[in-house]
Amino acid sequence: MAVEAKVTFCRICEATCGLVATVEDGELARLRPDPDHPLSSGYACPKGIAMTEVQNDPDRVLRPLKRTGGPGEFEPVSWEEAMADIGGRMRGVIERSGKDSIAWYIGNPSAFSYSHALWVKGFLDGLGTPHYYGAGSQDVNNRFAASAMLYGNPVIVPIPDVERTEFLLMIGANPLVSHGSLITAPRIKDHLSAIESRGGRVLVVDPRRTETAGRFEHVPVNPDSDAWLMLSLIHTVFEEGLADRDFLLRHADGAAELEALSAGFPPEDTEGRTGIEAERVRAIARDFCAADGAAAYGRTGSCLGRFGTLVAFLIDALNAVTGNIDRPGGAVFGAPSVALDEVGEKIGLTTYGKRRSRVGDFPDVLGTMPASLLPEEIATPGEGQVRALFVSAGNPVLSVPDGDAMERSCEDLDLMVSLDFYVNETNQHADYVLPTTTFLERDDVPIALLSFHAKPFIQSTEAVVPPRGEAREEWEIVEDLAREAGIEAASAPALRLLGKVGVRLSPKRLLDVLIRTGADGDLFGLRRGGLSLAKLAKHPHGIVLKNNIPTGVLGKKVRHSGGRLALAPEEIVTEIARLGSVNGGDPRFPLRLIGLRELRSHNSWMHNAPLLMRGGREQPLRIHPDDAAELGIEDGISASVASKHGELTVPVRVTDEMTPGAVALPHGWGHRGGWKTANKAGGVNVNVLAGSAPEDLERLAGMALLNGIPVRVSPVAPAAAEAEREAASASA
Ligand SMILES: Nc1nc2c(c(=O)[nH]1)N[C@H]1C(S)=C(S)[C@@H](COP(=O)(O)OP(=O)(O)OC[C@H]3O[C@@H](n4cnc5c(=O)[nH]c(N)nc54)[C@H](O)[C@@H]3O)O[C@H]1N2
Ligand SMILES: Nc1nc2c(c(=O)[nH]1)N[C@H]1C(S)=C(S)[C@@H](COP(=O)(O)OP(=O)(O)OC[C@H]3O[C@@H](n4cnc5c(=O)[nH]c(N)nc54)[C@H](O)[C@@H]3O)O[C@H]1N2
Ligand code: SF4
Ligand SMILES: [Mo]
Repeated sequence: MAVEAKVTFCRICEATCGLVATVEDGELARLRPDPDHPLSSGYACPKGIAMTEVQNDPDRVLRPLKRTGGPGEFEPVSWEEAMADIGGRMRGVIERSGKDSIAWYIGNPSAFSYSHALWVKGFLDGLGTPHYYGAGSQDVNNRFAASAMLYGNPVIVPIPDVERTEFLLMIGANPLVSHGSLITAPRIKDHLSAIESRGGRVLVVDPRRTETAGRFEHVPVNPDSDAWLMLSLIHTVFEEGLADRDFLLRHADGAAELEALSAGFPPEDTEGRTGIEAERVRAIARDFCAADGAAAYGRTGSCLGRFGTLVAFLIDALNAVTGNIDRPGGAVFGAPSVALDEVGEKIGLTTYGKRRSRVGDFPDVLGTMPASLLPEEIATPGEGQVRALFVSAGNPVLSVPDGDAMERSCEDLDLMVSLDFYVNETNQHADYVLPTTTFLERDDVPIALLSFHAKPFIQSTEAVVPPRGEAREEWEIVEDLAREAGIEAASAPALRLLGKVGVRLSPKRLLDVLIRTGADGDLFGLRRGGLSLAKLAKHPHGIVLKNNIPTGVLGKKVRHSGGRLALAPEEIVTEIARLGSVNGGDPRFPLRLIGLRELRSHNSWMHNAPLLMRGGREQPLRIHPDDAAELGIEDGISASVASKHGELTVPVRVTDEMTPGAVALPHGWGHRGGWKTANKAGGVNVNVLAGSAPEDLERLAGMALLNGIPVRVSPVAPAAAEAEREAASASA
């Protein structure tokens, strides 16, 4: 037997920890943490290790599947047969309904491949269809929209300089579980602990005393009230004379307007809304200003409310008014070897508001439209009505609001095709499921993450095992689809980037060019010691490029004239005015539902790994003892959770980790796909409680409202709960 150890890295989450794969006769035997990885140095979380079980999963899709009956009823067919039929049907759709009736939803795992999203974008641009959707509108598009306004380019996103900061203010992030997002720093717990060890502080603003909040300083906050908090912090900075006037004078426009706007939000006026006492808000603002390097940072908890773009904007605005942007220990601009802001500009990918959606009139963010709108785009007749849908690396039925609507509309299409290695809750409705490789079966440099590394770093890997079965990489499948659709080359954006026309270009060649011409590249021999793919291959554990992120780059980064930040763009002024019109809520739905992530789940796609499902996992609703007592709810019983949009029955966990008034339930459960272990786990699709109508979405980036959903919770009699659970498992 041939046994090899292959050095690689995990691509499940943004930490991208180093792994060593044991490969026996071309098959993956196990994964273990890479002790020689310079950043993760011997750490990997349970999901990384359990990826072996995904790789070798007997439920994996290994051949093209053709739908032969109801949802989930498929038969394997050859690639030739599948592509010929898909091609014919796609051409039929184009003839009948036009090229702009073809849509694509691309899910989260695509962010970890350097070719997948680029090729999909090339395919859609080749068709000239605006129907490009993704996980971003349920995740991070508000952050990009805020950056477009502040800096003039949506992918210029500062990260907290965790290596040097003295004060980290975290708004809606739980890195001890998520391992960090919009920041790549493996072993993030150690980074945060180090801040404390050197005398600094880590504050966690969260409605739940999370793993991170419990370990550091918790600032409990009411769900979806961060906009008021941020304005009060900024207010205090100005009012108490703590603003960095010098920084603002030299680097920002609109500071006076922002000061005037924030004047309407003294902490004494917002404490009822946020639940944070005015004196505490003032103390946080003062300590933030006093620290020698402070950074405010927000993640999904700050993104998925009604004012996500405003909140993301205000987080950076706080960093700016305190002079903490582009300063050691503050919010800094990463130093990637491949600068996506520049590359994206060259090929027209870094757009915000260049197009508006047909339904709802929302701006595009990086070319994508709000995924919540898909059901209505499918249902609404007229020019550009969606008739064909491709879904790659996504499971929108469990990830976008109103999963039921999403699911129903899948059956109303003329053609639906998925690129995935599982039959999930979404693609069980597809006409074809085309098998893709896992990340262990492809080469990679995660270029989308390079600018988020707290320590500038780059690593490449080859595939550690050949594709199982007939799996193919996404870009190869997209090229074939493009050919069937009569499009020149799906790699068009890549070709444009290189100034070439008509040559078929492999992603790997493109990647090499990007690295060699990038900031640290070898410039094809002109820069000695510079990077190329060949050079990276000689450093399998990756290369730390610098010890810290260089500062003093603001003028180069900001695209607005004079390199100045825009602190009071019109959209933000309007949005702040809109805060005043938000009422106290609907008395029928007095509680606010938020999400939470768990160490042994990854969105919807790792619940089939037995290692992660050990111990009979449940999906309980967390509720504060006071709320539970008032509602007559005891720990362990079942409760109904109802919103304006739907209703669910779940077990309850009574815990004082919740802030009174807030309840929490994780997403990504309620399986009914081709994954048997996951199906058996039970649980519910929390997103049936969320709304997908245009009026339910955040205005500036089309963000789904997934945190702070108004709900009513009531106890369910044990017998009724049992009957409901039985009915649910019978229909599964
Ligand atoms: N184990 C695990 N890791 C993951 C994932 C996973 O599913 N499982 N998913 C990955 C993905 S796709 C992403 S995008 C990242 C996300 O990374 P994070 O955003 O760091 O992860 P979350 O656990 O979603 O943290 C969001 C926090 O916001 C809080 N919150 C909710 N509503 C509000 C609010 O209104 N205001 C404030 N201030 N806080 C609020 C929640 O209680 C929660 O603790 O994690 C990634 N890593
Ligand atoms: N209520 C609520 N809803 C949420 C969130 C929340 O916090 N609360 N978080 C949102 C966020 S941040 C995100 S990112 C989304 C995620 O939502 P989605 O991206 O829509 O879905 P995932 O659950 O990540 O499912 C990914 C699918 O890709 C497949 N897959 C995995 N790796 C690969 C690969 O390499 N190639 C291909 N082709 N397929 C692959 C898996 O089998 C799975 O079917 O969910 C969002 N939905
Ligand atoms: S934290 Fe876990 S899932 Fe994320 S990259 Fe590391 S091993 Fe993979
Ligand atoms: Mo995400």
